[in-house]
Amino acid sequence: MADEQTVSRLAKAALEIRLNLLKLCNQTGIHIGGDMSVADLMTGLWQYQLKYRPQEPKWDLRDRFVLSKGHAAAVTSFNQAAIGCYDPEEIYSEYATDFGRFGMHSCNLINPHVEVSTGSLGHGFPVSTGIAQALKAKRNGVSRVYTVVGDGELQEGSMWESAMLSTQYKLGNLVVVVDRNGLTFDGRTEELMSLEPLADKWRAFNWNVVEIDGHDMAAILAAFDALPEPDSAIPTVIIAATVKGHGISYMENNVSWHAGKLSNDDYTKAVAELVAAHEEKWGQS
Ligand SMILES: Cc1ncc(C[n+]2csc(CCOP(=O)(O)OP(=O)(O)O)c2C)c(N)n1
Repeated sequence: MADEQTVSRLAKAALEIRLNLLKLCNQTGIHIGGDMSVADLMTGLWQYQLKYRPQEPKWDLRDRFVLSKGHAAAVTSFNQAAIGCYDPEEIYSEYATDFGRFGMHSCNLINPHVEVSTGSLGHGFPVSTGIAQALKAKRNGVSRVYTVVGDGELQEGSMWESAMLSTQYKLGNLVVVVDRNGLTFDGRTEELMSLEPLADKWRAFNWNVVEIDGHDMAAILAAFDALPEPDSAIPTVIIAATVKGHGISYMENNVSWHAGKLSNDDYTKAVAELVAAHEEKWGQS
């Protein structure tokens, strides 16, 4: 169970990730809205939960991470940098050269820390089910497969086929994290193709369903701590209520900030807002 100190350390780490994202977004256009909405979840995953050796990316007993909402590559790369996969400065310099080896969407042919190349929505989760099946077949028993999916992405039919398959094949080593920010590329999910009642839908597919506030670090870590053992039989979905563009007043719930580049003024304002909110909640550290 994560103690208070760990929770506050990771909340600070998530702030650092957001500040990195803003700096990058001031340099180059990125998918900032959906990066911000998963920043806390991704920090909890990479900096607390995942069993991963930065110096040995092909370690057999590693947890596998698949970014199904592949456009959130930047938030993933900064978290990987935070655990020692790269120097964060490399991310800025590579993005300056047409995204370099980090890519607008991550590619495993040029980056060993990318388990699966993603970007085309509706593919990462299905591939994760294959990886989870393969781990089971190899009697691995200790690794989990974590996949982060967008709620807009859940409008792809392949996602529900994968949900069905996962319980059929008893993939207790599989964990889906849904970034339930309510927005997709061009509007609200509920207006375009309604997903509700979302938790009940997963329950109907016989999943272990956990619902949390995706910006509450204590809740995020508690959800990870409570996961069933990897050799169990029922897959878990964590449905995390989030806000697209979380923490920045002009960006929150604003579909026009799905992707974009920050002006210098917008950058300065966003940094000030994030730092002030963090200090108000956690004090100066
Ligand atoms: C198959 C496919 N169709 C369309 C796109 C273009 N696209 C990129 S991001 C996005 C919106 C995805 O919404 P969601 O999964 O909710 O992501 P978030 O809002 O959290 O960024 C779309 C439609 C794509 N990448 N892949």
